[in-house]
Amino acid sequence: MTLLHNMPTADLQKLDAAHHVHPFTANADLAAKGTRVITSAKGVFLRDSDGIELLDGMAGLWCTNIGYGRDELADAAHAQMLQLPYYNTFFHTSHPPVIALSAKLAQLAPGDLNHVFYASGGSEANDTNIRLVRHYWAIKGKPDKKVIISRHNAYHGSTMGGASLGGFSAMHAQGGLPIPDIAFIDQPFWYGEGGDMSPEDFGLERARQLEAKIAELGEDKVAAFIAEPVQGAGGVIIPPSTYWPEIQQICDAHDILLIADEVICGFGRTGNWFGSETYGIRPDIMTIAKGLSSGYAPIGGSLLSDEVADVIANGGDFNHGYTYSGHPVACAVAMENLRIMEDEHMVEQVRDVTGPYLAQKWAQLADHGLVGEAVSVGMMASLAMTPDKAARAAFAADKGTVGLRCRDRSFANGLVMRHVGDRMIIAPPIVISKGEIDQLIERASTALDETLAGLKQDGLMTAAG
Ligand code: PXG
Repeated sequence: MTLLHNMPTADLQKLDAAHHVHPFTANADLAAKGTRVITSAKGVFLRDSDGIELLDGMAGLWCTNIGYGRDELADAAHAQMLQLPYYNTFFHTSHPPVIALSAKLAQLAPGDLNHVFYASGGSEANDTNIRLVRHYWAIKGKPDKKVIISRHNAYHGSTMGGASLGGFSAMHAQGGLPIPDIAFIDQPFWYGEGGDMSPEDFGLERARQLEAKIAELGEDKVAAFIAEPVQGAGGVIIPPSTYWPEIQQICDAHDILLIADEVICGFGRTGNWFGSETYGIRPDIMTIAKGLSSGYAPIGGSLLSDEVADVIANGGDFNHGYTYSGHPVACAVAMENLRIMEDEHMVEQVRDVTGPYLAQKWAQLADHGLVGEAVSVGMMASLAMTPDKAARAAFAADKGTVGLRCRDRSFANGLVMRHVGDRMIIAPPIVISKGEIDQLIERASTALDETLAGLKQDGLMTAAG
């Protein structure tokens, strides 16, 4: 069978419904409706099987940082497949691409995160982290330090470990999660949960929940705290400025490893190479994936500090690894991706030019009648829709009803903008130009206008009681 690039949409949809089970989807509903089939992409634009063009405001799934259609990455994959398409890194073997990428990541990463353990994506890398931090403390003679503290509404992946670390109750409800010895504190979501507190006070309060949780569990039981610098899938929740310094201080004071999950924030997303730099975090372990290869090849990993790597290295065999740990083709693609990002100063461009430009334009959306707040950092942004701005009120309608309507209006206007509940989020390829940002904002505003008109018409601009 060929790759069906020229099959009519209806036939593709039928075949997809017959044989393809989609992630995070009610597949029967999708089968009845028919999936949208994306056939090609260039720069920040997608094209579907009906020839409709969409501005990809989500960089795929937060990953195509350098944009679509960079031939150099295809060439790198092609060359590496010819040279050495696969070899493993288990039995005292290695290969040039994995050696090159490891050295490159050590150079790019902040602090002394000089060592890499590879996976095929972020979920696997976080599973590695669970086993690794527990093994680390066991080697250090503290086998009871096992609990990993995470946050409600965090996303850390979909494997048993990743979904356990994540704070999505809908995920925990399926498959008997979380696994033992995972604990949770609340997220630093001032707009939704801060009440009358100032963002700064609220940030401190939420950070100090970590200290309280450590005290409750006992410092001798806690291995690590894991968090995204900015919660991505949870709704682009940008923490108050007081939050991260307090978290860092608490981890330092209590001998708790700090894991920064940079799967979304890494590789330029926040205007620095890593979100940890944007927020002054000094992680012991960093989870990476997505932007590492700009999604052109599946690769992720855990960056380890000198100290963590040293303990693990001297603790005998670490009985853990994946067939595709350090896959040569994925490493070659990632290397080329990083070369392009550096040569074309993409991160600096976000920090100095396009990030501030998006911030200014996006903030203006807060003047819209439907919008309660509009915030951004680097090339990720979110806005809250509300029936009552002053009260930061939620809608009376079921959570997500309004978000879904806005998402649909957005797609209808040629923009991929996602909803998380009644919050709208974007994270376009970091190479998006100022002109394309203008287009994105224009389409988002139209989507908001049309959503508001529809809500008024249907009597849905009412606040929850
Ligand atoms: N950590 C974070 C912070 C993520 O955002 C993962 C880990 C897991 O990575 P993999 O490569 O195993 O998927 C992610 C992934 C969404 C969405 O709906 C977000 C992700 C994945 C799928 C959907 O926003 N993030």
